[in-house]
Amino acid sequence: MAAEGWVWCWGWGRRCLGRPGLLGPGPGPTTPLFLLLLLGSVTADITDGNSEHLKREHSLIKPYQGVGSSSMPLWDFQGSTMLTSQYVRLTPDERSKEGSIWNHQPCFLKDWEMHVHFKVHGTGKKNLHGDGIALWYTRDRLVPGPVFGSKDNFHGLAIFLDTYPNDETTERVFPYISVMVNNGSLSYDHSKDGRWTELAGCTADFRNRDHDTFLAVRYSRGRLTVMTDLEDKNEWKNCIDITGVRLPTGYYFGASAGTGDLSDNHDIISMKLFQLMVEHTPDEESIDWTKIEPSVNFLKSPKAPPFLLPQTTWTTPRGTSAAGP
Ligand SMILES: *[C@@H]1O[C@H](CO)[C@@H](O)[C@H](O)[C@H]1NC(C)=O
Ligand SMILES: [Ca+2]
Repeated sequence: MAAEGWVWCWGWGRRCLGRPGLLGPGPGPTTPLFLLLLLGSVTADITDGNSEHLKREHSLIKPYQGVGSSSMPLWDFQGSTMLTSQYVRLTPDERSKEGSIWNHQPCFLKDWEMHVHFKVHGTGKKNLHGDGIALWYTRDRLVPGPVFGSKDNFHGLAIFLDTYPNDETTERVFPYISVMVNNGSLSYDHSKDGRWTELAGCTADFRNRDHDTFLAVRYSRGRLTVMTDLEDKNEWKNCIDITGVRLPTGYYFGASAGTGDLSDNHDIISMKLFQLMVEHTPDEESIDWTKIEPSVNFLKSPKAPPFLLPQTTWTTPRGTSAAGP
């Protein structure tokens, strides 16, 4: 149990691992030794000494070579999505646009972490911009629709980066990040900013920042965590942390965005998918994970006691690793 907590915190401290200048997903040769020292007898949790691995087939990284090319596409795009050498623009700062980008291959990892480098910016003043970005892990892909440019009644997971409060009576402060899990039966109520189907959320000031903005989603053993790095301090801040989330394997990662009467540029700079090396019980291994119905069980108690929950902020000096000695 303690081990899980340590791995968890340690993993979150490693956003810098994806930074330019660092080779590969690991912070360097000190990692295995450090892990052994830190985790002692609990290395059973870690199958190969690295807790995370970048999966290129599920990642969108500059230069965007495998995007939209007919021969071997890693990602497909749709709608207003436009590719440049520096970013993937889901929508321009123009009205009534919608665009999306979708990973070509379904993901069969049971435990994963997605790091998204994104930018939402435009000329609209406060509350005169919209609508935001949705990040997806869903059964269906490339189907346009009313939910931030993608289909409603989806199967799977959505993370909404909502910049415009459609519900004028809301007490929530926007921009607002929320998560929704759907088995196809639920509809996203745009006029209420998804209030009725929201599992958890947080206010996050990510629009028109003049530095890089990041979001991370971790899914492992039913626990779903969303963290943000928006303050240019190279540290993760907790946004969402819930347990009892069941998602199948074999779904697709994607991102979409939409504009209406109000608009913004919605850009994705990178999406990096890391495999988390987590051991599962023989019982868990024996079931067919592709058959799992997306669901949330709120009654399930958290796996880790409160003192093992990730720290609210986890600081690493820029360009170095938290795991370094
Ligand atoms: C789908 O979700 C709804 C609402 O959460 C639930 O009532 C229903 O039983 C679920 N259906 C399946 C097939 O799991
Ligand atoms: Ca909204």
